[in-house]
Parts: sequence; C-alpha cells; structure tokens
Amino acid sequence: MKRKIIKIKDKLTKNIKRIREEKLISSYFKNNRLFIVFVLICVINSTLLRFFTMPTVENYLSIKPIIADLAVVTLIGSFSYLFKGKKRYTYLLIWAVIFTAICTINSAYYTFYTSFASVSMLSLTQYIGEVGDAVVENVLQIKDLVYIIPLLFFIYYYHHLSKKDKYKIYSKEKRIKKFKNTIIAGVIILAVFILSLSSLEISRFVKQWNREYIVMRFGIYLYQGNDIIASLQPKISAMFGYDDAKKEFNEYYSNRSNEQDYTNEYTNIFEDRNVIVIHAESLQDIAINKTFNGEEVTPNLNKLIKEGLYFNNFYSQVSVGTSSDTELTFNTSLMPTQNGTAFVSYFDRTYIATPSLMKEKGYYTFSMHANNADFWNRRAMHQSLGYDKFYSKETYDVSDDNVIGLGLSDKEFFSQSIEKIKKISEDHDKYYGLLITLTNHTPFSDTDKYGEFAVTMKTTITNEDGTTEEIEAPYLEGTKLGNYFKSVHYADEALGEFFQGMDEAGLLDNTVVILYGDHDARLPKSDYNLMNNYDPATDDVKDEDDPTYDEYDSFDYELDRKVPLLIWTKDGKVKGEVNYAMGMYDVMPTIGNMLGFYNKYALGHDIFETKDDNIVAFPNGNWITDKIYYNSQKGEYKLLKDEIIDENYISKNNEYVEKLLDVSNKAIVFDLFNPNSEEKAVSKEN
Ligand code: GP9
Ligand code: MN
Repeated sequence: MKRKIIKIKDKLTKNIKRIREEKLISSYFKNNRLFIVFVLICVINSTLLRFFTMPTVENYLSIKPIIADLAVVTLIGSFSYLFKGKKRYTYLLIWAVIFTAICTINSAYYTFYTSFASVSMLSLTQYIGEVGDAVVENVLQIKDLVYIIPLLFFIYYYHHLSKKDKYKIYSKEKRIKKFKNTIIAGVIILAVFILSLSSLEISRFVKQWNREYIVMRFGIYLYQGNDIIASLQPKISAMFGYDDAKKEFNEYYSNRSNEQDYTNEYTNIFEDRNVIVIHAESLQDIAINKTFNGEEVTPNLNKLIKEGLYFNNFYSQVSVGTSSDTELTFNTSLMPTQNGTAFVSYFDRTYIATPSLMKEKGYYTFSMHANNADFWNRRAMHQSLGYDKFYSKETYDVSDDNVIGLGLSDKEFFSQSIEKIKKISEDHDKYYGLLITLTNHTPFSDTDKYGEFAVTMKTTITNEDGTTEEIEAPYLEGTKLGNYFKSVHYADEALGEFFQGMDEAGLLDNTVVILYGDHDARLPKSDYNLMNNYDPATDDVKDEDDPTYDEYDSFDYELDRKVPLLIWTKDGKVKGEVNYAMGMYDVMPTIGNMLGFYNKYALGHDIFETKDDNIVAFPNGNWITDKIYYNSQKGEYKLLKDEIIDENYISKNNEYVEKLLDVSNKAIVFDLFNPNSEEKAVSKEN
C-alpha cells in the first residue's frame, strides 16, 4: 500500500515537472482553441440565463451551477475529438446551437411563467390557453436574444482560425487520446460537483418540480437533461405489464356497481349548493382548541368547528408529493404513486375527479393559488382534474409589502380571491372552487409578520426556599413548533377575515365550505416532547424519572400528524364531531354522497357507511383504524382502544392495504381510467 502511494506520488511529481518544462498548459490552449471557446460560450450562456432570470446576490456568487455546466459541456464536447477536421466543428456547432436554444427558450418561458420549461409541457399546448396566445404573440424579447451573441462569436472565431488550425488532421490514436483525456477531465469535474451536493439538493433534483431551485444549483443544462429523463420515465414504466395491470384492476373493481347502492342521512343534502374547498397549508389538528395562557391559537376555526361537521380523527395520505399528493387523494380517492408524483409524472392520465364530476353536474369549476402555476405542475394537472380555470400567481397582485414566507400572504390572497369569486358568482349559476393557502408553510420563520402571539407559559413556581413566584417561562418561544403556532394563529386570522368577507358579499348563503389541513408541518419530534413535558422552573424537558414525565414515542408523533377536516354551512345544516379514523381518500365518497355524485373507482369510502370499520392506508404501507396504528416497516403497532387485536386482523389489513396501493399505482401508471388505455398500451409496445 505504502509503495503504491509512493509510486503515485512519483508519477504526479514527474507529470507536474513535465507540464512545467514542456509548457503543456499553453500548448493545450493553443491546440484546443475551438473546444475551449465552445466550453466558454456554453457556460457563459447558462450563467447569463441565471443572472437575467433570478438576479439575487446568492445567484451571482454561486459557483455550483458553473461547475455543473462545465462538467456537462466538457463531457459532451469531448466527443468532438472523435471527428476529423471540419466535422469536429460541425459537431460542436450543433451542440452550441442546442445549448443556446435551451437558454433562449427558457429565458422567454421565464418571462411568462417565472419558471423553467419542461419538455413534458410540449404535449400541453392545449392547456396553456390564454397565456399561450400571449407567448406566441410576444414570443421573443431583446433580452432573450442575448444568448445568440456568444454563439455568433463561436462561429466567427472558427472562421477566423488559421487554415492550419481549422482543418488540423490528427491521427486516429491522437484523436482517441484527446477524447479520453477530455472525458476523464469531465468526469472529474462532475465528481467534484456531485460530492458538493447536500441531500436536500439531491432529493429536489430527483423530484424535479422545484425548477428554479434546480436551475440555481445544477445549471440549466443538467436541469433540462434531468427534465427529459423525468418526462420519459413514466412512459417507459408504462410500457410493460399492461395486461397484468388491467386484469388486476378489473378483478379489484369487479364487484362494485356503477351506481351508488345506499342512501344515508347525508345523501344529496348539498345538491346544487356552491362549494368552496379550502386547502389549508400544513394545518395540523394539534392547533385546534390549543391555548397558550388562555389565548386560543385558532379562535376562528374553533368557532367554525362548533358550527359545522368536524372530523377530529382525520389523516392526510401524502408521499413525496406533499401538497400535490393531498390534492390527488382528495380529488380522486386514489393514493400517491410509488415513483415520482402523480402531478409531475402522470399529469397526462385520465382521472375521475371531483371537479370533473361537478362540471358534469353543471358547475363552473376553478382553483385559486397565489403561487407559480408550475409549482407541482398544477398548470397542467388542474386541467386533468377538471378545473375550468386556475387562478395562479399571474392573476394576483403581489408586491413586496404583501408577501409573507413563500409568497402572497393569506390575508391578501383571500381578500383578492373574494373579488374573483364575486365575479364568478355573477357569471355562473353554481360553482365549485378550490382555494390553496400558502403562508402557513415551513420554515415558519417570518414571525415578525404573523402578528403578536406569545407561546410562553405563565405559571406559578415554588422556589427552593418555599416562596412562590409568578413567572412567564419561554416555553415554546424560539422553537420551530412555537413559530408554527404563531404562523397558524396568523392563518386562522386570515380564515376569519375570509369568512367575514364572503359573508358580507353574500357568498356564504348557498355555499358549503369544506376545509382540510393538507398534511402535517414536519415539525421536530423533540419539540413535541418539549411541549408535552415542559418544566417551567428549569425551562427544559422534565427528567425522564419525573413521575409526571409522559414519554412521547414515535406512535404519538405519527398520531399527532393528523389534520382537521371541516364541512360547514352558514345555516348549520350539518353539525357535530365525527371521530372515526378517516383518510383524505374518504373525502370524495363522503362529500360525493352529499353533493350527489358517485365514483365507483374510489379507494376510500363514505365514512358514514364504514363508520368505525374504516382503514386509512398510508403510502409507505402503514395504516390506521379505530383500533390500532400499524407500522408496516417495523411490524409494530400501538393499540388505540382497550381491545385485544389478533394476528388475523393485522394480516388481513396488511393484505388489504398492499392490494389497494398496488391497484392505485397501476391505475395511474397504466392510465386505466382512460377508455382508450388498451390502444395506447398496444401502440407503445409496437
Ligand atoms: C406550493 C405549495 C406548497 O405551491 O402548495 O407545497 P408543499 O411544499 O406543501 O408540497
Ligand atoms: Mn402543502
């Protein structure tokens, strides 16, 4: 080993000496001018694109995307050495044109969508609608043509090379040697880049939906390459196994009728009413009825919950697609896909979704969210789900002073949305609309903008000398969970204003409001432990030996991830608390019964039919019933009732959940709700 290291060391010193003596660097530059100019212009273009689209100091100083671009361009350019004379130039020119086109197209695309282009969007031209027309009319602006200048320089440079340099013919061996050396250099640069990545960066790259983030870290060329792979991946996996999938799917649904075969006290009670769905970002059930020093975190929600039908044992069923997965399960009663996310990878499938079914019933359907339309590919997927119109960031008035956290503040979002709903109510007999909030999104750090809400603990403590003292202990101040409660307090205030504004506009009289928390806020378990086991005297977690210490285990954590669901009408038509275990996929059949539609392919159930016999499946195979929470990874469970559970109960439910997840995934991947799915599959196989 030691000898080997000495050998490598010797070799390195020799090579460095050689480089110095033979002036290898300057001769490299002299002999590879065209290649070097090619690399430079491509890297410059990608850098310019970032500067023009996302001009922040962080971007100006970021070296990572430059290294990534350098790696991609070097690797691609290395193949030019396999070509002779003029062909070498033609090869580099073709790539220079491709790279320039990528920058130009993305620059134009960014102007309209504040995001980067995806090849999957090419098949979506029919969805782009009004904005699409604007793009065609104003397609290129001067700033988008800047990228052509370096390309022209490359062409100019080539034509001004001396004849000797232009048509230099290398022997086959020399060409292969040059190719090998260049590709090795490219691989080394790529390795340096990969080693510099954090796990968050890698996971975002894999998911591919946060496009600005990816371009900022990976450069435009890697982004676009990854985008092509991500767009092809669902097509490749959908090519094999269609017949088996279809058979399994048919068997699964064979005993279900096309018609709803029951009625209950809720059947059709809301037929023809307007519907407003509120997708409350990261709203967890722990905030409901929670107080700090007597102050409610969610006074408005607490009031609404008393007036309406509140489901207090309700779980979201998200996977990596978080918000978008909840939109999927809520609207289709299907589960998130096992690879990628339905919104990004399978947006072009046929879905039987609540908005489409409401449209069939004569409703005008819309969605509102003041974030970029490309977030989670909503621009495309909201069309697939059947929304007539998506009011995204472009339709809102967003300025520096009305932004909190990720974007437009909820208060401002709601107030501008009411104006839009007023107009909709004038133009349409009945409507079904979704409003997606944004402020209560991690990292909950804009605390100075949430308004005053203390998460302290005012209490009396007994000192060592026996005297008592009134104190205000910091409790959750400064913790992520504490900041979360402050943020929820703001979100609740915004909701209060929304209900008030809607009422003043007369928009609540014939309307059903359905509100859900989209998923948990991914808060640290240690913060929950601090909340539950806080000792104000020491301002710390109680000692585990303390008799009042109540251990907070991973099951408690999972159970605390539940979110609220509320169905509310001004006239109090539905009231009460439902405590059956219920999942996001049960909403479609439950509200379908109330609104008068039925989806035979729903994987969830009307909760008023299954009642305490319901199973909520999670995408990782875990599940919960009224009796137990089962962790399928560890094969462990927590009893939720004083009832003995037998092995048979667990194995039966495990089987049920596995089958359900499998059928759901296949239905989406193989597009099994599409009446033409068979023809599509056959044409793909041939
Ligand atoms: C993005 C918002 C948040 O527009 O809905 O998505 P999430 O990070 O919660 O999945
Ligand atoms: Mn969300």
